Amino acid sequence: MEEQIQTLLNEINAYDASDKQALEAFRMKYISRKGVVSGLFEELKKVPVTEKKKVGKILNQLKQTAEAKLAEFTQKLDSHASPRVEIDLTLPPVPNQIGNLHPLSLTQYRIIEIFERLGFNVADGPEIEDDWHNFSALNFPENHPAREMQDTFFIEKKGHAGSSQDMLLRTHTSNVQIRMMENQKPPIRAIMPGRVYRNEAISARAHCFFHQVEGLYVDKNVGFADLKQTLYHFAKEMYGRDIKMRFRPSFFPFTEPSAEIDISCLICNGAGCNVCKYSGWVEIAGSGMVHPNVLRNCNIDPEEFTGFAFGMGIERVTMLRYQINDLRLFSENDVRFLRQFQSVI
Ligand code: 2U9
Repeated sequence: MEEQIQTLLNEINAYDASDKQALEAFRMKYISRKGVVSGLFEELKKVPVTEKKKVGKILNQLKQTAEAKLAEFTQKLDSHASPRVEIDLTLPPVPNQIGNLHPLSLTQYRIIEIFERLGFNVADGPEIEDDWHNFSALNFPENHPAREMQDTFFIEKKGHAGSSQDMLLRTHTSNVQIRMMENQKPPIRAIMPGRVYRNEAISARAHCFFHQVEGLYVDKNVGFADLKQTLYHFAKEMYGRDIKMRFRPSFFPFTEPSAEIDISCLICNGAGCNVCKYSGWVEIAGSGMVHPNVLRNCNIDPEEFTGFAFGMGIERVTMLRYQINDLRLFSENDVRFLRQFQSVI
C-alpha cells in the first residue's frame, strides 16, 4: 500500500490541468467521496496496527497534496478565465456616438420641404459646365464682368484628337434651369440646390465655393404676384410668421424686372443692430421674371409662357437661422462647431 501511495503522490505532483473540465475529472478521481484517496482511507482500516501510523501519515500527505493541487489549479484557471461582466439591465443606455447632419444640409432639407409643399420638384445638374449653360443662354453679354478670369474658375477639357474646349466651374445653379427648359416643355416648377464656385478670396463673408438654391416656375400666365406670394410664404415658413418682407428693384441679365428681397431683421425686429447694419432689413434672395431672351434661348415662346425665378445662398440662410457670423466655419470641419447641430432637425 505504501508503494501504491507513493506512485499516486508522484502522479499528483506531476499533474497539470489544462481546463476546468480536466480539473473536475481530477477532483472526482482523487478527492471526491468515491475517489482514490477515500478508498485508501477505507483500506487503511485493514492495515496492521504496527503499520497504521506510518501508512496513515503518508496517506494524509497524499490527501493534502491532492487538495493543494486542486486549489492551485482552481485559482490558476479562474485568473485566466475572462472576467465576469456584471450587466445591470436597469441602467439607462449609453448613447451611441453618432454623427449629425451638416448645418448646410439641415437648411437645404428645410428649404426643399417648404417648396415641395408648394408643388416644386428638386432638380440637379453638372458642376462642370460649358459657357452656354452657365452664361450665354442666361443672357450674359460677351463683356459681362462675371465672365472674367478673376470671377470664374475656367478649366480646359481635352477632347479627342487634341481638341480642347473651355469649360468652367458653374458660378450659379442656373445651368440646371437652362438644361431643364431645353429638355422639357412648361409647366416647369422646380428648385435647384447645389454647390457653386466663384474665384473669390476666402474671408468671413466670402468663399471660393458655396451653396445655392434657385427656383423656377414657367407656365402660362405666371406673374410677379405669384413670385411675391411664393417667396412671402417661403420667408414666413423659414424665418417666422411675424417677419415683414420688401422687394427692392435690382438688375440681373437673366430676369426682367428683377428684385432683391429683404426681410425685417430677426435679431432686432427692425429696430436696427449690427446684423442688419442698423437698417432694420436683411437681404435673403434675388428674384425676377425670366428674361424673354432666356426663354427664347431654350426654345420656349415668351409670348405664350412667362416665368419667375429666384436664387438664394444656403450659407446665408443658415447664418441667419442659427446666428453664425463666419462663413469659413461651414468648410473647416471643426467638430466643436458641427456637434452643436446634433439635436437640431
Ligand atoms: C434662369 C432664369 C433666371 C435666378 C436668380 C438671383 C436672382 C439671385 C443670388 C442670390 C444670392 C445668387 O447666391 S447668390 O449670390 N441670386 O439674386 N438668382 S434671379 O434666376 C434665373 C435662373 C435661371 C433660367
